[in-house]
Amino acid sequence: NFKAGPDQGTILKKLCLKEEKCFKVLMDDALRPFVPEYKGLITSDDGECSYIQLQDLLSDFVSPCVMDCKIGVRTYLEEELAKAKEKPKLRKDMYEKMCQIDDTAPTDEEHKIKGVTKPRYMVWRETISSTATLGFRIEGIRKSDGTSSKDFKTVKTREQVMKEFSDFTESFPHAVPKYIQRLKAIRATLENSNFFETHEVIGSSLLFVHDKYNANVWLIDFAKTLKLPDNITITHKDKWKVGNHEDGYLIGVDNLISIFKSILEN
Ligand code: 4IP
Ligand code: ADP
Ligand code: MN
Repeated sequence: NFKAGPDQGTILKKLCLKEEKCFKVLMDDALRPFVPEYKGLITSDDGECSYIQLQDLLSDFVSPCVMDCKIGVRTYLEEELAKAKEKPKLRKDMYEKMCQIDDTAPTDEEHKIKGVTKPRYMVWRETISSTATLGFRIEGIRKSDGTSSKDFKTVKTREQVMKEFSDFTESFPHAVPKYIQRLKAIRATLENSNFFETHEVIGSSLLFVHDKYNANVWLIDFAKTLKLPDNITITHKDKWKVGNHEDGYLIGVDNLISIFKSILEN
């Protein structure tokens, strides 16, 4: 996905200043063991593009299996909602992505104008997947043979998710208890993290990686993670309402733990 970094075992991701700020804070937070190590900024020779250099989480694995789960009940920023209300911008690309999955999803009006707003598309994606109900969704899975799929957009029920997790870990039963243990450690550390207490975590993922020998989980992707306004605190569990900044992150983590536990019992 990303370019290899100049140092062995690192990758380069296009710089997003908000994300870089998050990684800086995370390097001094209780969550540090659960995120890729941030190794600093890199600017290309022509000075055009900047990158952040991150620990390559796959480098200690042999033919790894990788799964990206996007966490939270909401996947867009409140500011994007405000923008769309003030000045609705029609997204033809999002209308087309919507039709590709279900051409009966757009309203008559939306069919007529061949466009939808970004929040309309994002909320629809949340409700056809497990995001709205379970607080996470499967974004993509790469198997050990290198084949990958992003075809999980309508995986919605607990049973459907469980089936995908079972397939993912099928030949690697040792991974399931390791994933549960790591998720529990993440859950406990979130409770003690100053970063988590002070941020709204939107569009971030948990990256699951296993091979024949090992299994691990990390928090990645903080491009849409924002510092909460000073007068606002969130539970990461309560229902989101416009203006309350809740993200539902803990709903997702708790459901992930519960589903992997069910797989273990099978
Ligand atoms: C994508 O929709 C993802 O939600 C992206 O989020 C989002 O980027 C895109 O918005 C949206 O089109 P699909 O996954 O259904 O293709 P992420 O980057 O977290 O995967 P943002 O900008 O919200 O991060 P646009 O506006 O970038 O197209
Ligand atoms: P984007 O903001 O473009 O969505 P992400 O940070 O979510 O980028 O990363 C996209 C994908 O790249 C992830 O699903 C994962 O497979 C891979 N990836 C991200 N960070 C790392 C990392 N530190 N090490 C290895 N792979 C990574
Ligand atoms: Mn992402």
